[in-house]
Amino acid sequence: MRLLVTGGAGFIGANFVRQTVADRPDVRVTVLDALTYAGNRESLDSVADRIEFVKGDIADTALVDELTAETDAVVHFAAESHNDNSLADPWPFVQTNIVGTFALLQAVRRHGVRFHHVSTDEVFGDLTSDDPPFSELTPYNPSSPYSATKASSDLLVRAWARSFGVRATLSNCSNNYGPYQHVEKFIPRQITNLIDGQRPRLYGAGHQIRDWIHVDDHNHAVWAVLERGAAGRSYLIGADGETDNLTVIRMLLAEFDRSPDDFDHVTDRPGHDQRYAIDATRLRTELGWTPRYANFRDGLAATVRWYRENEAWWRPYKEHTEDAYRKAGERVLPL
Ligand code: NAD
Ligand code: TDX
Repeated sequence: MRLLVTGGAGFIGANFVRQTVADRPDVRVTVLDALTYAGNRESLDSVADRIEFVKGDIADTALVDELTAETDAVVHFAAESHNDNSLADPWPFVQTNIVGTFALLQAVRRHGVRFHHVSTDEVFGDLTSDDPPFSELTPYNPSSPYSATKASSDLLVRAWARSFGVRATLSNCSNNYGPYQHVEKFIPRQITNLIDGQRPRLYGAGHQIRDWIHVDDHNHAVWAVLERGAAGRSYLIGADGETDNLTVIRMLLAEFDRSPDDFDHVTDRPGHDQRYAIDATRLRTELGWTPRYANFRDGLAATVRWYRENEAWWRPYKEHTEDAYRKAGERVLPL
C-alpha cells in the first residue's frame, strides 16, 4: 500500500509515520510537509531512510495532483494547529486548513484515492460541566479561528463524499499529548519551563477541562478508521481523560518535586473554551478500538522523561516561543 501523509513532520503526523513504519512494513510512506515553524524533519530522523519526504504546500495544486496520482490513500494531518496563533493572525489558518484541504479533495476526487481527514473535537465548540460529552451527532459550533477553519474543512470533506463520491472518512480527536509536541502547546510548554527552573503558566484560574489522549492511541484509531471506517462517516476519538488545567499543572509540578502552588496565573485566552469531552462509543463498538494508555498520570510521566532526554530536539524553539507569548501580551496575573 502507498500512503501519502500530509503534515508528517508535525507532532501527530510524525508519531503516525514512525508508528506506521514500525508496525506495517508493507506500507510505503510519502510525507508531504511545508516545514512551517511547527514542522521538524528531525522528528522523522529515525525513519528517514525508510520513507520519502517531499517539502511542499498542500495548497500547491500541481504538486498535490502529482503525489496523489501515485498513492492509494491520503491521511491528512497538515494544518495550522494552535489556537493562540489563530487569534494573533487567522490568515494562515484559512489558507492551509480550508484552501489546502480543498486542493487535496480535488486531487483525490480526480484520482479516485481514499482520503482520511484528521480533525478535532473543537469543531463542536465547548461544553458546560453538566453537558453530555460530544458525539458524532453533536452540531458544529466552533469558537476560535482555528476551530472555525477546521470545521470548514470537515464540511468540505463531507460534501465531497456526498456529492462526488470521494471515499473519505473523518475523525475528531480530543487533546493529544506525548513526545515531539511543539513547546508552544500547554503540556510541553510547562514541562520545558520546569526543566529550565521556570514556573508553569496557567491561563486564568485553570478550571478549563481537556480530554487528554496519548498521541499513539490517537494514531492507532486513525489506522482503525482508515482500514475499517465507512466512507462518508465521522468517528470521535477520545480516551476518557478529562482533567482540568490546574490539575495537569499540579501533576507536572509533582513530577519535578516542586510545590503544588509554584506556578503563575497568566492572562486568559480570549473566547477560551471551557470543556471538551468525547464519547467514543462508535469507534469502540464499530471498529473495536481501545486505548492502550489507560492512565494519564503514567503517560504524562513518560512524556516528562522524553522531554528531559531530548532537549536537543526542543531547545531551538523554546526562546522564540516564549518571546512570542510575551509579544502577544501575556502577563502574570496577581491572583
Ligand atoms: P502541528 O502543528 O504539530 O503540525 C502540523 C504540520 O503541518 C507541521 O509539520 C507543518 O509543517 C505542516 N503544515 C502546516 N501547513 C502546511 C501546508 N500548508 N502544507 C503542508 N504542510 C503544512 O499539528 P498537530 O498537533 O500534529 O496536529 C495535526 C492534525 O491533528 C491537525 O490537523 C490538527 O487539527 C489535528 N488535531 C490535533 C490535536 C492536538 O491535540 N494536537 C487534536 C485533535 C486534532
Ligand atoms: O501556557 C498555556 N497555559 C494554559 O493554561 C497554554 C499554551 C495553554 N493553556 C491552556 C489552554 C487550554 O485550556 O491549556 C489548555 C490546552 O491548551 P493548548 O495546548 O493550546 O490546546 P487547545 O487549545 O485545547 O487545542 C489543542 O487540542 C485540540 C490543540 O492545540 C489543537 O490543535 C487540537 O485541535
